[in-house]
Amino acid sequence: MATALKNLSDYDASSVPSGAGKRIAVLVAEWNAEITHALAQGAIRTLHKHEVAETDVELHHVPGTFELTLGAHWLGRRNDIDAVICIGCVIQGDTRHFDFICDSVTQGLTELNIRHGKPFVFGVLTTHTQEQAQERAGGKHGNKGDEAAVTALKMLGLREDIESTNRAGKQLGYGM
Ligand code: DLZ
Repeated sequence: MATALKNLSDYDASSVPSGAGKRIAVLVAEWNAEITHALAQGAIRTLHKHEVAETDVELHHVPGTFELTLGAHWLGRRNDIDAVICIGCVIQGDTRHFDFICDSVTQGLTELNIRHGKPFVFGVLTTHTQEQAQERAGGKHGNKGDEAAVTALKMLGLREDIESTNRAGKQLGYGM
């Protein structure tokens, strides 16, 4: 299991591109609010640590993780937003809701990455128990929000690297 080996907040800060000038939306599901609030705080704190201005972070909410896909799609349609960090927490219950929500959001965010050609980061915890979620929302396994923020900045850096080494000299078009 990945988090048994890696703390989610443990990363090489020198390998993270600056977020100066980038505008990033943080979209947060209200279900399991105590957990998702902690994840969002971690993501925002990490964005600021890497020079994303306070005025360039937008915080929005959706009711549950299932709604992240549509909310993120609406945000992704805005040309001024460079990346969307999607934050949710799905905890396994007695019904099959867990599987349906996890499948839906995974598929949905994957499609948005391709459709819009910009990062939609999967900052969703999918755990068996509340305790496991707490451990990954600032507990002993770190904070998945930190990991999500670092991922957004690394993907934006990758895009710039690919564009700057494009010998045809053309900007990559956004989306398909
Ligand atoms: C209905 C539901 C359930 C049972 N569990 C969760 C959960 O653990 N985490 C979460 O973010 N949302 C949950 N939801 C709500 C759904 O994501 C969605 O908001 C509703 O089904 C309405 O579409």
